[in-house]
Amino acid sequence: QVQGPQGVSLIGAPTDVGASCIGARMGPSALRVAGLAQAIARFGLPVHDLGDLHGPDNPAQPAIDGHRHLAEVARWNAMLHEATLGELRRGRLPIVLGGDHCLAMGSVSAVARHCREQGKPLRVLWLDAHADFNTAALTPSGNLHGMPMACLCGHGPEVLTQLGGQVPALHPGQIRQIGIRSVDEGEKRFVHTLGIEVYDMRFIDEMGMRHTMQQALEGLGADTHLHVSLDVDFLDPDIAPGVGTTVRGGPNYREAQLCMEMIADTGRLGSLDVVELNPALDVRNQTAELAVDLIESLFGKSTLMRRG
Ligand code: HAR
Ligand code: MN
Ligand code: MN
Ligand code: MN
Repeated sequence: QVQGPQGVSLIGAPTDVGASCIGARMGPSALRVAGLAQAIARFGLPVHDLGDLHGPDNPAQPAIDGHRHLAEVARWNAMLHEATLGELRRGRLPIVLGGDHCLAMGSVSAVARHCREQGKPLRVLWLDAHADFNTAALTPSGNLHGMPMACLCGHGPEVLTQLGGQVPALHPGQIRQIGIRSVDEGEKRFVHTLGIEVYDMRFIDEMGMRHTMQQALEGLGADTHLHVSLDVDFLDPDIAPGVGTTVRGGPNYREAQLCMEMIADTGRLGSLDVVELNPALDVRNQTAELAVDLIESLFGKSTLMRRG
């Protein structure tokens, strides 16, 4: 179970400026309605819901020089960076309620800065159907939710790569990508060139989730900060229909639970993004409820049951 943090802080970032499909702006509300704060509080951790950040509307404009809504994405992420960093410095575990996945630029850059300040190693687990390693030159869409990994690794417009003060915010060796099954052609080559550790669905099919997570979590230090960036489209659309960019063939319910349980067992969880939930596409809030269920496992639900 989670060790260390003084408590948990929920930070709502209701925006879909980084996506083509609108609706993720309603994600924070859906997660609150599904009882996220109450679920975490049951573990005895004090939960503080900071409410929602207020940023620019989605202007629904076409891409300019390979980026859609660059100014708006930069604004949201600058705000989220400050909010996330503030909570980390208070010794709290921030959970970002997205919002689309462009928000990881703000949250992960803050986590990287905090770890740098504290001299702590950082590992980022990127749970996603997509690699999110596009650049302006590679993107088929211009959507910035397809680019946060590239920007965090220093490849992108300065206003996004510089959010954390130091460029790059992350090094490829700090990243493990899990559940990947939809990567664009140029993006594929880029991920390979950078040498990113990717556990794609083929790997999970062949090796199983247990072996996958053992590898992804290998070599953690006693004080390593684990950041989990959970893009809800990681999950199979049969169990998680409430996302804008579903891709068939994701982890099923038990595989997803095991993934979370094995992360919980490390006791190193330090921060979390829950992104890409789109309540407009959901059925009776089931995807938000599933996300809350998985987050309970991430905080050690099964461990508590096993150890009484
Ligand atoms: N790779 C595609 C693009 O860049 C689709 C990206 C979709 N991204 C997310 N986040 N849903 O993972 O446009
Ligand atoms: Mn800390
Ligand atoms: Mn993503
Ligand atoms: Mn995705």
